[in-house]
Amino acid sequence: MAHVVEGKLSGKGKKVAIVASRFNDFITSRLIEGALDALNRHQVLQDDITIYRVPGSFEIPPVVKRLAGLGVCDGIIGLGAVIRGSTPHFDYVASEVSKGIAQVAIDAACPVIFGVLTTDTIEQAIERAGTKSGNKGFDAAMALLEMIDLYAQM
Ligand code: INI
Repeated sequence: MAHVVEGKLSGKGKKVAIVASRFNDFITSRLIEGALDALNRHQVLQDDITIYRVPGSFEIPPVVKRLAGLGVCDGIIGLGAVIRGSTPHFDYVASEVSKGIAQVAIDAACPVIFGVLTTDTIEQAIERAGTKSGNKGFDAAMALLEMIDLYAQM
């Protein structure tokens, strides 16, 4: 019989950092609410959660990298909303934040979760921020809890 290693969803005693952008705050504040809901439902104490606000999604990776290096938490979630506008800025920001978080996640000792929405329209972002397609912040927090436990088992 093969050994299967899988993370469990327990947040007891875990310290979590959330790095969330203020750009498109009407979306990102919903993502933060979703993440807090998932963490609270899985026994992470309010006092063990720290939310770092940054101007835009572009600023998420450097802050996540710094936090990971400081070793002050068991896991980190990056939350943002990059919505395609009429300028090419979208492509630069979406590409840099996704590449940046992926790189930090590979290098970090603790798990790092990508909770950044990249959508064509505001409607698509709203759908993923607590309406008909769920809440990406909630999903990101669930993924984090699973990964924290998986790392602990390795
Ligand atoms: N930041 C976002 O988080 N979402 C966006 O949709 C966005 N767009 O499209 O411009 C955005 N831009 C700001 C960027 O993240 C930086 O904060 C800014 O360039 C300063 O470095």
